Amino acid sequence: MRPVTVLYTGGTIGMRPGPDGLGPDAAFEGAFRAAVTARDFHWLETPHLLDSSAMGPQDWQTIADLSRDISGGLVILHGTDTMAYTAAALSFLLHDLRAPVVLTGAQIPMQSEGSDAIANAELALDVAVRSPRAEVMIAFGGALLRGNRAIKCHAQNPEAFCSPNFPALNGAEPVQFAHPFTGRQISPVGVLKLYPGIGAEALGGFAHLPGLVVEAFGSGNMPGEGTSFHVALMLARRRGQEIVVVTQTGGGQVAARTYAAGASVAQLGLIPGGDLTTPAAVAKLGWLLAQGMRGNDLADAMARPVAGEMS
Ligand code: ASN
Repeated sequence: MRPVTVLYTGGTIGMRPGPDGLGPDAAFEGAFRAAVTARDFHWLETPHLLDSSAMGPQDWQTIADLSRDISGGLVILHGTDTMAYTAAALSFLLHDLRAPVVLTGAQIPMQSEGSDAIANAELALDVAVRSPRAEVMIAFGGALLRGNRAIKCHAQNPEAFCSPNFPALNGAEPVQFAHPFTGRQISPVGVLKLYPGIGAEALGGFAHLPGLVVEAFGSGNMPGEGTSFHVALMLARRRGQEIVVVTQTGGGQVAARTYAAGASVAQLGLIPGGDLTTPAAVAKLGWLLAQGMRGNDLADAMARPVAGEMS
């Protein structure tokens, strides 16, 4: 049996009620050890236990840096809100994995009535100990998903994660990814969801960021030539902002050549994100930007799968 480390980063799984609502419990290790059947694992914590809605690229790097020093399987206890972002980021930041990296958490704290935490923790520990898969995964609600294919698709249900463009891993053959780049940093990237009537002003708040993921309508459609939004995108591109387009539908892919309304993608040098989920697009773009990649090199790298994140 391979050795396992549990890395606690915060999230509902370890929370307890406080004056302002649920918050991370700094003494969760004892409760966790008492609740799960596995007896022999190392316990680690990140310096700040967080609700994952407060996490960002710096936290992904901290988790990656701690993970690199671990041999054997790794279970990461994490909040569900941004678990898919962290999982996608880790799939790029961790190279040449030899053992499973499994993120899990809960919708209801382990120490509360009706919690899903123990079942999730048991699944994650089992995968970390036994699975031949050396990749970043999310184990949640009975499902084992590729980390960079998952999205949080329900705010309360115990089956909180979906993998809209890739089947669950249960039963599939293990694969080994060979990363063509080995960057260990990740830059912040914005996300702009298009809405009917969107105009130039929507882009203003993102001007300071080197990268932006645009969640376009349907298969990559957006207001085109003659609209203020189109002009604003053009100006953002002139300033050197790199823009990746994904679909806001929650499944499927950008096929921007289908409609005239998708023509902006090619006209403005936007990067089609294929069937990347938003979290995977944010993580991949941030990771490539942090390596200094821009222009055609960036577009080429975005189009090629690195860790199974796109078809
Ligand atoms: N707000 C929590 C978090 O993401 C939600 C959860 O873990 N279920 O940390």
